[in-house]
Formats: sequence, C-alpha cells, structure tokens
Amino acid sequence: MKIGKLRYCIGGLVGLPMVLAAQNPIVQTMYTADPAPMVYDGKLFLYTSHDEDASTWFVMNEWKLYSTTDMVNWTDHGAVLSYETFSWAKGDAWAMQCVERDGKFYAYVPVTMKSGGGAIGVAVADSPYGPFHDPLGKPLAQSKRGDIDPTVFIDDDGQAYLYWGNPFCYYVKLNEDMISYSGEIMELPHIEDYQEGPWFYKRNGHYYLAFASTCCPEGIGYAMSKNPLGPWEYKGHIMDHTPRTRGNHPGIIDYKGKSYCFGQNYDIFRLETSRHAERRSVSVAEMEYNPNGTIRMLPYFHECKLEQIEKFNPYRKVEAETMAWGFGLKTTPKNIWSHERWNQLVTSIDDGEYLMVKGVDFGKAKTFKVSASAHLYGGILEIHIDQKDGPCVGTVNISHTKSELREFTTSVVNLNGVHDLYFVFKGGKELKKNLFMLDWWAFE
Ligand code: FUB
Repeated sequence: MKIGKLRYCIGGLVGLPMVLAAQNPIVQTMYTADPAPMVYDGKLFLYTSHDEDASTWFVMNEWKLYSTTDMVNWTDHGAVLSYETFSWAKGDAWAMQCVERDGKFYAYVPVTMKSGGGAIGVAVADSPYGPFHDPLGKPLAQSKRGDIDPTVFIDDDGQAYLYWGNPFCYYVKLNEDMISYSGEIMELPHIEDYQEGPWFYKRNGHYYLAFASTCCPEGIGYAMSKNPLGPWEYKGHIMDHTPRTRGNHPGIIDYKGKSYCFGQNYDIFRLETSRHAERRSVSVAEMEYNPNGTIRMLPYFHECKLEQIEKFNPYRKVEAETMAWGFGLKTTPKNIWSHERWNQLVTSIDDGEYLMVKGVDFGKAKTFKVSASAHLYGGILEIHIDQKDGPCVGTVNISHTKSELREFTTSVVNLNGVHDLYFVFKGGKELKKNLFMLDWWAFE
C-alpha cells in the first residue's frame, strides 16, 4: 500500500493540509518511528524503526537510516539492520540506538526472542551504513520484563552505560568492548511520569535522561543528574502529553551549534484516515536550554521552529532519494546484492506527484541531468521553483529505457539564487502510475 493516496481527496485540493506545510514529519515515503540521531563525520545520521505500511498494531521488521547536513533535506539509506540480523530473534524491531566508538558502530536493539520474551541485542559495523552483524549470537541483556528501548551513552572517562525499559528503567555499565557488561542489571527508582523510550546524554556537565512520558497520550519528559547513575531528578516536560499524538519517543542531539529534539506522531497517517493504527512518523524541533541546563518546553511539532542550517548544493550528483518532501513516493534499494545496499531509487512515481528539495543554492545553473529508468512509456519531469505550481524552468522527457538506468539532460532557464526545487511528475494518456524510477540528478 502506498502512503499518501488521499492527497487528492482533501477538499479537492492538490496539495497538503496546512498543518503539514512545514518539513515535519521528516519522512513521507514510509512510516518511521523511534528516532535515534547520531552525529558522525560532520553528518547527522538518524536511525529509525519502521512501521510497515499496513500495520495496525506494531508490525516492525527492520531499522532504517536517514542522513542530513541541513536538517530539512534528508537522504534515505534504506534498511540497514533487521531482526533477522539476530539468529535468535523472531521479530519486533522496536526502538534502537547506534553509537560510535573507536571507528566501530554499535547498534543496540530490542527484539522478541524465538524462545519467547524480549531482550536487548547488539550488532556491530565498520560504517554507520552497515552491514551490521551480531557478534554474540545471543542477547546482550535481559531483565525481568519490558526489555525495550535501549539507549547508550559513553562518558568522557570512557565508561559506557546502557539504559532501557518500559515501564521500569534498567541500567548497566557496559565494558570497553561495548558488547558485554559488568555488574548486575539495576532498576532505577521510578522517575515521575516515566513510561519508556529513555534517551541518555550529557551536555555541559549535566546528565540527562529524556523519555516518553506516561501513556497515553505520551509526551516527552526528562530528568537530570550530576552522576551517570543518578539519583535522577524529574524536571518536567520537553513536550507535553497531547491528544495530537498517542505515542512519542525522544532522540536528542546537538548539531552544528543547535540543539534538536526528535519525536514521533501520526501526522502522515492522518492524511489518510482519522482511525488509529500504529503508523507513525518522525518529526524534529529545535530546542533550547536555560543557563542552568534545564530545557525550555516545546509546543507540539507543528508550532516548533526548524530552520534549514545550510543551503543545498545542486552542483554534484544528488541521490534522488534526498528530499524535504516526497509524499506519495516510495524508495527501494537500487541493488540488494550490492555492498552499497543503502543506495536507493525513488519509485512509485505517479502522475501529479512531486518531490521537493528545500533551499537550493543555484548560482547560475544552465543544464539539468537526471539518471532514470522507465519500463513502459515513461513520462515527464518538470522542474519548478519556489512552489509546485511555480515557474517551470526545464522539462525532461523520460522515455522508455528498456529497464536500464539512463541519463537524460535538458537546459534550464533563469536559474540563480536560492529556491525550493520541485520535480513535478506528469504521465501521458497511456500511463498515469509508476511512470519511471529516479537514481540521481545534478545541475551544471
Ligand atoms: O516502536 C515500538 C515502541 O513504541 C517503542 O519501543 C516505544 O518506545 C514506542 O515508541
């Protein structure tokens, strides 16, 4: 099933309800939940869980990866890890977190075991994109119950900590190898309003434990401590409980001088129906700290600030799966057998749909090149600026390519300055759906 079919039914408008006019939720091509940001090598990586398109309850099989350098245009790297990575797991790829240590990437995940019950596993990779493998062949940690939502933090002295759990919050000290622990698993004294989804981090000497607050609806709460093992003092809401989202789940990070709080809601699913199902979408907001380290409460995501922090450079090969908005489109791995499995194609492109890249710094573009494949009749890619119906500065006729990827080039007019870029897709009378697939594009 494809997300976004009702787009054309809302009041007869071709477009989006006002409520989704901003860059949130940040992924529209599929459902994402449980955001886990990580900064590495100047890039913000975002691992998410994935609600399957037809989920009613939590149908979750894999973890996805997205990245950005400007906070509004996100590149889709596909699924980098699945519950099948763990031979002893039978499903339920819920909230994970990935951390880097000495050039290795450790993904901590909750899964349901073949033998029954939940446990925390760990997988290791040499790159943030994977491939990840399970070094233990068995769970890393298991407590009495509610073994979900692992969060890991490495302190300045090198000691790493693992926290997790719903409705109890457990913790343990990880060893330097990051795949074993020392001492007993401990249970935290209950923190007011704690439900699940702990997110452990340190900033300016303060330790923070943010969490999804008491269900339902969940908000985002937080506690602070002077010590990585507590005692933790409840400090209130980062985002209040609100009927606008049933579940929430924090992921908090500093990037390029700003602080961000990621969470989740049902806002993409709401475009289709008002009934409830676990089909969630990750959103993000800029957040601020007070001088004493406490956090200024945020309104709901739609009222929050989210600025593009650098202009987008179109004079390079841009993966087509990089977008600020792509409602109605899908992505799929370009080649599942390749070691670059994270490279995606944009698919499911129907007549009237569009892909938007925000804040593109054009300078003086003269030519546009796109790599695409069309299995049948193909279609037209129109290049518009500023709005979907804004000036059309170029048109590419993507014709039948015998299923091969082929480069198409067109000249473009009057392109300088910074503009939002819209690729608007048009079919002909023979074909309205699945017009073509896109691999990459570039301006020259
Ligand atoms: O995504 C599955 C579960 O829902 C997570 O583990 C919880 O934090 C909640 O977001």
